[in-house]
Amino acid sequence: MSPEKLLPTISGPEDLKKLSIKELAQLATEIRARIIETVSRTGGHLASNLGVVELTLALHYVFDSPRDKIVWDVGHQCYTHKLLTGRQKEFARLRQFGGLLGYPCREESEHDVYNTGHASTALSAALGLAVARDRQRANHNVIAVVGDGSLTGGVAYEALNQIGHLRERLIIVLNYNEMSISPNVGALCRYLSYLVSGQPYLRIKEQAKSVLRSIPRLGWPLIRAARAFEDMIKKTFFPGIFFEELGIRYIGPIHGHSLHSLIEALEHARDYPGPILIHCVTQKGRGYRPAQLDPEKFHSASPFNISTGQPLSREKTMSYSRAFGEAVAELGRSDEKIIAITAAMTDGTGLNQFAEENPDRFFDVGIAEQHAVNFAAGLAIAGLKPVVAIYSTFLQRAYDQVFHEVCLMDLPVIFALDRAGIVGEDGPTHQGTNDIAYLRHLPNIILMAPKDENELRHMVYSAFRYGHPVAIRFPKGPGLGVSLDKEFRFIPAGQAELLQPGQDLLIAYGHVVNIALEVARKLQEEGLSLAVVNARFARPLDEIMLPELARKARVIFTLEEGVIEGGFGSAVREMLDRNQIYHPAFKSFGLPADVYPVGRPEEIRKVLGLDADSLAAAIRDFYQKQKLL
Ligand SMILES: Cc1ncc(C[n+]2csc(CCOP(=O)(O)OP(=O)(O)O)c2C)c(N)n1
Repeated sequence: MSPEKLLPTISGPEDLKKLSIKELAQLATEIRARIIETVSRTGGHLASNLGVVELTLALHYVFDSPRDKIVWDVGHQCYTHKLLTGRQKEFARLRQFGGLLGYPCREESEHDVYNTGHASTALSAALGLAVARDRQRANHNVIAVVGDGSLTGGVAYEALNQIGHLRERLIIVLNYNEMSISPNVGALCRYLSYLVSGQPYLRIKEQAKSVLRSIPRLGWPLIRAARAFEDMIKKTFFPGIFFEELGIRYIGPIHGHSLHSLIEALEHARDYPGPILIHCVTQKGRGYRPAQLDPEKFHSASPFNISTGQPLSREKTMSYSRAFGEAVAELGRSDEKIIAITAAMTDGTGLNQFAEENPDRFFDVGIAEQHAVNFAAGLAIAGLKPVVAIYSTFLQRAYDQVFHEVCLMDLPVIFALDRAGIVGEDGPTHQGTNDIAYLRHLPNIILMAPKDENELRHMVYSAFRYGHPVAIRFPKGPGLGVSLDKEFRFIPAGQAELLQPGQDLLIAYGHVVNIALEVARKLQEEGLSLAVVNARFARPLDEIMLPELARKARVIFTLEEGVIEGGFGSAVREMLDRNQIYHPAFKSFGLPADVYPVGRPEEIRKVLGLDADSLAAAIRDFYQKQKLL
């Protein structure tokens, strides 16, 4: 290997083309070291990125980005791509405020074709790009890179259906590593692993071919005859090879860390006149032992010590996810009807404990949010008690199922909306800021949000007793560290909590109640008196306590960590209207329906004016403008 570092000499993909395979292998080593060093400081998707280093090098070696279009599914595996496309300096500030996004970002580079963050979108987008190319009489390549986890999402099959129908020239790279975040699940995953287990067959085929080739004159006719035979064999041994039967040429399995094999397969695919899928077998976490051994933990890692793989800081208080998961596990011990469902996020949603205790009552459905909700509706109709734990941003996928399958029939399905509010380092695709607005207008649904992890437990308990659809939203990260009540307590739907009396009114929804208390404390020192209410519910609202307090107040403020348009503040305004309370001045604090910068949640809150200091200043200003100060 060359003693000189190669990575600094790569300012764009064209620089790769001059390198030998040996040099590319050296580059792979340097890239891995760079990714490990950076993610150990910034946090990020380590295991997925270590798994695609050779694949990304081969893609940029064979294809000609940005002329050729590479579309990444989910996009969490784009770090090597970023390093090869002119962003090495900026890479040091990956996922930091004002730094690089951890996902493809069109605003960052012309090499990032498609902004993503949610799964299973690459095939549809790539087909759109391929159809547009042909319409525009261009001849570049379009390549979709999709993981086996993302291939569990229904939209991927809608795309395959049309790809096989249109037969456009399109290259699909299936990055198969047997992992979603957790080990991948489902019949299709089993099918892919069955194809991989056919490797001995492929080796035998290659050996047979080289023997035949060596027979003078007769060799090639024999190979041609063998191809017809191979087709027959394939059909017999691999009945209905899924992709081929759809009209998509299948190549594989390919060793996804062999640059030679990858380059050969991609060059073949480049010249193929129709849709073609290359099945690459890669290893998540490749090249960093802790990530290889525990790819789930290193799927999305917080900053860690490189030599031990241990996180640099441990959360001192229990996370909301864990509080939720423990509550479901506890309740599940005495109620056999409780069923827990996740869409490929067992660990992230805190459901692992329930899963371990009740493997027959726990379902990981794959990255299939729509199906998860629909499936829960079926269980609820039959009298079971499903709880579907999905991040706020990903439930957007299943909006129609929540409406059509659950709310219209008033089925008692519980939605646990984790990562609700500002999520931070994962950037715009992962903010959980829209759920209040997208659920509030649906029939029959009860919307709740706890002020802390203890109240979350009582909400989970209560939700199982309402007999209606319920969505509980709670934020990413640690709770307040409050002590947890031993006994569960029932909270009647729509019952708010007055936390502090005062002349005017500040009504907050969810964990931002704690920011509201801080704001009220700051303003109290200046002589302003605000009653603080923990609304607990965005629907139904407390139509006894809130109108009563509102009638006495000169000013009403609402606070939520969600978009203002159609959000909690709008609900309060409508409630005042219903109760014919028109006189108090009114102001809602929340988030603009916008794309927020990447960074830590505290940094984003500050930029958006949702930290205690900014809120106190805005409230003071409002009083002044209303001439109440
Ligand atoms: C719609 C949606 N649901 C859930 C997720 C969370 N998520 C991010 S990556 C991932 C696993 C993806 O697995 P795969 O496509 O195989 O990629 P790998 O990480 O294995 O390379 C999941 C479930 C998401 N991004 N989008």
